[in-house]
Amino acid sequence: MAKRILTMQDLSCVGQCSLTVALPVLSAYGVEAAVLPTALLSNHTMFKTWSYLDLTPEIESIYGKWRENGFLFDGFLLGYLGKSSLMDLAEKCFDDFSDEGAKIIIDPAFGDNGKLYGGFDGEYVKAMANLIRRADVILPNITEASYLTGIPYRENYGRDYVEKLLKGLARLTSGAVIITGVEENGMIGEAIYAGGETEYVTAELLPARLHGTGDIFAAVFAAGYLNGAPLSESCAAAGDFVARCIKRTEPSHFYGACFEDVLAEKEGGNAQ
Ligand code: PXL
Repeated sequence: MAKRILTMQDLSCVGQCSLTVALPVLSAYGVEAAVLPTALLSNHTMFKTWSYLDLTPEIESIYGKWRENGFLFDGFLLGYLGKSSLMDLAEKCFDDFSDEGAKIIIDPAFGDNGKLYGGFDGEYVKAMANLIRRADVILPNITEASYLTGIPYRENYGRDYVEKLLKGLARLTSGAVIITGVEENGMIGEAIYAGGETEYVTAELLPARLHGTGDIFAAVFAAGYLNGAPLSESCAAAGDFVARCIKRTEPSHFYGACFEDVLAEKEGGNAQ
């Protein structure tokens, strides 16, 4: 039986990110994807303007019907939530809808390049720092790791800085800590801290930086991890997938990385 994952993030009508990425990727990797859309946006917030409909008021009714139907999930993938009040609802979701051994994967998804995304503030960061204590795996980038730990952001860094961030995050969660987008000597990859051990996964650093690649990474990672692959293998598969998407996308493309061809080329059914 396919694993059933609930992904909780926004639905942006235009611009590949969040649910428009998670759904096709999870399905292609053989994971049954259920969704909890937290907000409906006209487009992602890297465009010059956007509309935002908060779907929080509907969530309690959705939970009510899920309880009546007896739904349970094997895993949860959280990305861009948009509002700190959603953190309590996320915890309620873990409490009420976890099947035995369900895994919680949280991509904090609130910033990049040393800055918060539009609409986020310190209160959101604090609420996320509290929510990640529930995670089995967290996937912050360097910016998010810096905000979550309060360790000042650095554009240029070495492994000593990354390890400081890893240890700082490990004080906030007993789950595995994976810092994404770690650059070193012309390579990019992930720093993994789990069970007291640190491990690095690296791949070629490509010149383009595209919107939504973190969401693609998280979806491929989640599929691999839920299907039983080790953390490092799930990271390597996700990093390789993202690199292939970037190679297919014009550097100036603003809509997110083009993952469709890469998905179509994917061999086999399940990620492992
Ligand atoms: O990729 C993260 C993300 C998700 N959802 C929305 C966003 C962003 C990043 O800016 O704007 C709506």
